[in-house]
Amino acid sequence: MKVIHDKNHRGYTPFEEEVLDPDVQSKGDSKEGYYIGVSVPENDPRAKKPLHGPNQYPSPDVLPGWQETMTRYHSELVILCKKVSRLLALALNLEESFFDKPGITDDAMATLRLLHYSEEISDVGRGIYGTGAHSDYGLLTLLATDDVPGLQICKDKDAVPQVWEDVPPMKGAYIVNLGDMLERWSNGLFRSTLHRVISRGIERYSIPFFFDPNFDCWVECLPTCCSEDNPPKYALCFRTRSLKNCFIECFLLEYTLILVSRSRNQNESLTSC
Ligand SMILES: O=C(O)CCC(=O)C(=O)O
Ligand SMILES: [Fe+2]
Repeated sequence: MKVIHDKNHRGYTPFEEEVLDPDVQSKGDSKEGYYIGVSVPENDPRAKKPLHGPNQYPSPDVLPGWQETMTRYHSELVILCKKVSRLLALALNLEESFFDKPGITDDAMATLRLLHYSEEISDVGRGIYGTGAHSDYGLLTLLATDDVPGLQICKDKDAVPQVWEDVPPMKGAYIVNLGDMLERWSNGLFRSTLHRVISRGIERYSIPFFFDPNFDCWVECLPTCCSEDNPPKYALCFRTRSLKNCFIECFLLEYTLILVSRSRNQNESLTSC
């Protein structure tokens, strides 16, 4: 297939390729998808960074107008996410524009993902999931879904056993999921949303939009979220997607040295990152 996803994770991802909760899943997620990121031309210096590059699109003969529609939707969602990030900043007692500042989301890793779930019925006992349990990695995600149920959240990630609640689809509304980077920035005040999809045997479509900080944004505890009695809980960490999946390799190879030296300065260890 011509548009199979490339090294920058743009393009088509087949059924069962992604395994978001490998500890419990017996096979990959029963979904296929299509990733569309920020379009970075090959000759742009940013294209040298991991996960940056041009998008892939099917030929306009096959899907006329699709690229234009997706590009417009992507741009509109960047604007909307910036608005939501201003509310988050105010809620954290920061100046409204905190997340808009250069180096934070002015070159956001913003990714649209078009998802299609098969009719395969999820079976938790057998490790079969539409999407395995996970939290998104970045700042926030706006999720649009069709009217087929399936999404569940767990409000208390640390509870044993975990309690899962259905998130009913709501026409015309986005579901807002907070990401791991916001949890770290806010010193755990805002928890990232643990969620999964349990498929009920009906095809389902959803469109998450992941709004993640710049690739080289340092994420460290916000001054308004720590004090002498509440010191930073997490080591300084470098940007987004992610410290827990395949991107870790390119990510750490390039930046381990910087991270180690900065972690040492903070007298913190890499292991908690
Ligand atoms: O399909 C959904 O409702 C959720 C998808 C999701 O959580 C993800 O792609 O990160
Ligand atoms: Fe997610």
